[in-house]
Amino acid sequence: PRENISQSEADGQARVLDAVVVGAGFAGMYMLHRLRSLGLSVSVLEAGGGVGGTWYWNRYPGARCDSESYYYSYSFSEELQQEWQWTERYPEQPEILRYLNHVADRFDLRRDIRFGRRVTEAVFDDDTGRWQLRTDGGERYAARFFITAVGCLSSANIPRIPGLDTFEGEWFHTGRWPHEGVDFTGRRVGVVGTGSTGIQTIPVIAEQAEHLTVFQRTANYSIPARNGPMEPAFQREVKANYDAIRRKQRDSTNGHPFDVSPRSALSVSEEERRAVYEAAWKRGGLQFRATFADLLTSKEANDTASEFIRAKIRETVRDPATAEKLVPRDHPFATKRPPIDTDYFETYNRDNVTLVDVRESPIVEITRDGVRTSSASYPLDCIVFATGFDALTGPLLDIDIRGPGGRTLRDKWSEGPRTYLGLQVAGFPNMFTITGPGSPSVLTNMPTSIEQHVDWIADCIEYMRGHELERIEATEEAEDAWGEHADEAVHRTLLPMAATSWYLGANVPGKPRVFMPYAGGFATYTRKCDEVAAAGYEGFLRT
Ligand code: N01
Repeated sequence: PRENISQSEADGQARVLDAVVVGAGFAGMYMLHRLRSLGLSVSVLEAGGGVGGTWYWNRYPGARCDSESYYYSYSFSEELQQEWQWTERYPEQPEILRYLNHVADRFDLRRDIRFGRRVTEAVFDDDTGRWQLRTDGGERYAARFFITAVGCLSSANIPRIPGLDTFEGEWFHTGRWPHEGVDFTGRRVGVVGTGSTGIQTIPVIAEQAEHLTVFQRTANYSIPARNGPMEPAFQREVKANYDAIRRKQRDSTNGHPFDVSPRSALSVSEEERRAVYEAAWKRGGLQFRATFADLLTSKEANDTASEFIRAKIRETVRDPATAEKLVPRDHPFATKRPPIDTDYFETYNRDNVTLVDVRESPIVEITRDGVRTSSASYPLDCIVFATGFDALTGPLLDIDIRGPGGRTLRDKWSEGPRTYLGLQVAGFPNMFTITGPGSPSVLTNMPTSIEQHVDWIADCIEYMRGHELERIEATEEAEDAWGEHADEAVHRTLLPMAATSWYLGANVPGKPRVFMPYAGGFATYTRKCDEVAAAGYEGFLRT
């Protein structure tokens, strides 16, 4: 949907602005708000027909947030956080989209957002010192600052399975879900993928479909979400304590306001440990990871949590052969992004659900009427690909980005992404990447990371104006040092043990295996960013 074609767009001229932001999700919207308050002229270019980013595109059945609603939200406006009422512990996709639309209206953002414009090219013009952007509709924009707010999980990963084009049924990717919804009633449905998305959607589709076949490549751990209504008393308590909650988020490793136990899982008796895990299982949610301090740093400690969850899967799933297929063995708990669920494992007790282990019997092809694995054929009316995303680098490399002298980002990142703080890339001046590779991003509660990045970028631009600087660019040395530090940080954890993780790019055939997010913790990261700024933007060339 394209609307509001401006005069400069209509006559093919580049529209000249101070800044162009790409993407109108959580990140792009707040970036616009901040830059506007500095008095800059800004356009946000958004491929979708509305605001919301992730929450605009991911409309699959069961889509909801794994962070709790009261803190998966903006903190920049006290009025906003006081007036908005969340209805559930984990907000459903339509509710988050309503929230983001409310924010767009409340802060009058829409007048600077241009929808239906997918940016295909961003080229730095040496003569003017401006970034020249082009959209798929041929519109042109020019700006001193080029800021990407394209999300980390927005480039759909659709597996290249032979025969998909011959399939006579309907197929969907969860991240490109039809706005009008899909009615699975009376239909034989196949879901490929058992990551967070598959685990959310499988129980909901199973209730509607005549039959559901789940094609699982890697068995996953999952913790019950224990979703429920937002109780008014809890809502009141949160609102009265928002300052403390937000402080706790900012001082944390993952941007959640959780108390992480300081104890080692190995420092307590087996009985006590079991009681701690039982209580966390009962409470539900990602907080399970906070039960002990060393679940992500000690394999022995982690084994106790992994084994507890494996036992829960075996207890829940009645058919022992199915249960064994669902038990994860190839990676420690939480080394891949841990999903949370509502009746995920219980769903395999339904008569209309079949689990197919495609590591044992790989998918060979898609035929006119279904999926064929190396050992059987599964006739289907619909296939749902819950197969994830070309994470972090995908959305940036989908744009043809060229720095001074024509150097492309695709070339620079051919062996994996390199950035300084995940915020800038050496060789690409005045380009800022919100939640870029090398920042904590997907290892954290995203709005927390997004606000920190946006504030840092806005402060940097303000500093440049105050010091009459035109150009800021990370140095190669700073970038190398950051890469080394990030590498050391991740190797202090168990995260590299998950060989099939999208954090490593392992889900996309041919993608370089580089651990992409910064694993040193959100609070450590923020401190480092603040120090860099306080030292006059150390590690950046400024002219
Ligand atoms: O994607 P995934 P996702 N044949 O990559 C399988 C966030 N999120 O959309 O593990 C067969 O995790 C793949 O198998 P394997 C969250 O950060 C947040 O589920 O690669 N199977 C895996 O099982 C999350 O981590 C919320 O071996 C194939 C699955 O597909 C991230 O998004 C909700 C395959 C993909 O899992 C991505 O989650 C949902 C193939 N060719 C998601 N290719 C919130 O609530 C891939 N798979 C905020």
